[in-house]
Amino acid sequence: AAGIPVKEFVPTQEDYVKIYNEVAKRLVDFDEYDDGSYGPVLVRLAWHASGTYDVETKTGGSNGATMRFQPESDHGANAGLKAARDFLEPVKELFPWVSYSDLWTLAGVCALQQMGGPVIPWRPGRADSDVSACTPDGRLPDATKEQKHLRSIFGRMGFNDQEIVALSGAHALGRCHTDRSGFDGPWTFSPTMLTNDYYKLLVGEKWNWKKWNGPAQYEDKTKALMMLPTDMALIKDKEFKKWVDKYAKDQDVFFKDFSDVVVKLFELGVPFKQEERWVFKVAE
Ligand code: DDH
Repeated sequence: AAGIPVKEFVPTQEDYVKIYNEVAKRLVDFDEYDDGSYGPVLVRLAWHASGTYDVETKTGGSNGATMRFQPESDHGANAGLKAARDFLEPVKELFPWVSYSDLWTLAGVCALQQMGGPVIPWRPGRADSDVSACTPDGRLPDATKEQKHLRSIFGRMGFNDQEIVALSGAHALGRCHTDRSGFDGPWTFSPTMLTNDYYKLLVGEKWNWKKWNGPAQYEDKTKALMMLPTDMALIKDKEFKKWVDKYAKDQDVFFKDFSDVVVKLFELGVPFKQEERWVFKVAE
């Protein structure tokens, strides 16, 4: 029936603070998952939603949240990210006005900050698309490859060497799962805290090929930690290694550069109307 005009709900900063706090609360409430936190997998969801961006065609990126749909949800790189999408579904039900694409990136910001990371300024403005905006498979990095592949994949998103190395520090968090990527294990001893340990371990440990039936990966002498071939490419390549050394020496420098590059990542391809970015307070 036509007639009664529906007043559009215009959310304010306070409304997004409520979402941030709800995600932070759920991170504490559901601490039985994996290493004790959904934080890492939320970060990976936000990154894989954003990292499909192509500067040439201006397709992909966090705008759209097309990973909700097949075929993108079934792309090999996205294996396991249903856990993160399902974790956020009750938040979407509480705040039905938020787009999935804003929710996923804001949840990534929340996870990073709540896991001890730097402040990541964020702004709303992403709109969800339909299945026709799904990106083709192959836009996200392939862990079996080397520096040439990294420069080609991240160059397509618009990132330089320094930014590639800074972004990779996210592997301080979380782990590989044999039933997802096929790889196994965490990169650091504190996978639910963002630190510069990823870089410290890359340069400080001796890494050997793991002898097993799974995909080729490296292990340290304790056999508790792992590195992917793409992680090792960051110390094999002289230009990348300069930045690894810098971030290994100084966590503050890493945090500053990491924040800048994650802001850029989460905003790739988004037609923002709002210029101002907001800073969310870490929830107790
Ligand atoms: Fe990653 N990542 N990532 N990664 N990533 C995996 C897990 C996590 C690559 C491959 C893998 C970034 C870059 C790269 C996180 C964040 C980020 C896994 C294991 C693979 C494989 C998945 C599984 O089995 O569950 C490759 C290759 C690259 C690259 O070439 C540079 C970046 C840029 C980020 C980011 O967030 C900015 C996080 C967090 C995880 C842990 C997920 C979890 O469930 O735990």
